[in-house]
Amino acid sequence: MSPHSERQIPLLVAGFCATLLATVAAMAAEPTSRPASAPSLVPAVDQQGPTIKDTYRNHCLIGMAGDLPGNYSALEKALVKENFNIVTPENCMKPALVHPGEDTWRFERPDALVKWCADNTVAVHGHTLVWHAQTNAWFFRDGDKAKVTQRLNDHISTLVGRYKGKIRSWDVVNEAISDRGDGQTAQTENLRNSSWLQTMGSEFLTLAFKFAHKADPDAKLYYNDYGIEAGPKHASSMVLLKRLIKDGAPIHGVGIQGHWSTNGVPYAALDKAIADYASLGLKVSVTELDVTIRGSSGGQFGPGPGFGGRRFGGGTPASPEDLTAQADAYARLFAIFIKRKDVVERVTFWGLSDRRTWRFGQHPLILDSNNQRKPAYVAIVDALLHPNPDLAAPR
Ligand code: 9MR
Repeated sequence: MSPHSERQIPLLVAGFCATLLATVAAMAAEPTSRPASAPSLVPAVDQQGPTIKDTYRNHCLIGMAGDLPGNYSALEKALVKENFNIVTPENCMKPALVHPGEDTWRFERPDALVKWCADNTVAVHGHTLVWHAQTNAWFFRDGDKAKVTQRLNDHISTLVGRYKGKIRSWDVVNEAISDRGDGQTAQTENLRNSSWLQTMGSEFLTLAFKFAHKADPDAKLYYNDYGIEAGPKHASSMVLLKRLIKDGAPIHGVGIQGHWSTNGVPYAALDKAIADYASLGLKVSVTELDVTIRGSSGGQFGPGPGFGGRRFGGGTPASPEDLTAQADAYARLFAIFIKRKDVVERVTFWGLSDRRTWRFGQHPLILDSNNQRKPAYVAIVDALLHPNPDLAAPR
């Protein structure tokens, strides 16, 4: 049994009622394949204990992703301020949204986000300058290498320059390494065959970092990717990062995205990967953390009606066992981040709650769809304040 479950404090009445209502509503939409005897009530969770942001204030930044303030409710905005000290724009700074045409920029949402964060003393991590996805075709149309390079420079210098001094760090290049093994992934960069690679060659990465650094010399610049903590993709990331450093790219750190599931977190590989990146003189951030609940109760997207429809609630409820296993997974992850605190400078959750998540219906985050703290929340606090030796970091 984990320490958080031993120390569970009875729910506040309000929190209990909200959770019970949500559970009952979600059960109404439960697929008939789920056993009728399956547990339905979540374990009791202390809603009043220390916040994750305060608990980890001497270790790392704690962030969330969202296009604030947007249509976030007053309660949700209060939760962001209470629990997080840095925000990543989930979508509004992506090339396709902020720069849909060569001479067309959409700064309304990014400006509003940067202002909201400044007004509320929350830092901003920019996401993302260069990506193979959500980048309009005009960047590459009729372009030789020189033309595309100039468009890349214009894009980066305009966007980074606009928020100079207001955005702490940037994902400069996102997901450049291919998922598909080519038989030599452990020895090569194995770059994704993107339009950037096709038009500019592998130099597009180095140049992107140089353009960003020129636009804001104080911003910390990151390479960001998923699955780079393990296997051949990790090996490729090391080859790529060594080349970027050798070629003088002003790179500060590596973003390990962290889209995992409860029974699929590569703890030992992650621990080693953080050390590997540190050996190159780089910092690490965990940039898009979410750990879905495994199995039929959480591994599928919600069927629809549930608690307010597919987008805002609903889905199959998580069982107490699911939530406890998820809490243990988060505790083990944070034990690694604590062990590597000299390297890990930020941990950002990809969303606010199980209502505000791209993995909706899979219960991936630490606040539930009623904005109540889940067992995982308390487990993360306990990982620092009351560590459980059974959930320790790999040695
Ligand atoms: O969470 C984001 C989702 O709302 C968008 O529809 C999607 C496509 O732009 O991107 C999601 O965020 C991705 C992030 O930008 C890069 N890493 C993977 C994330 C999840 O797909």
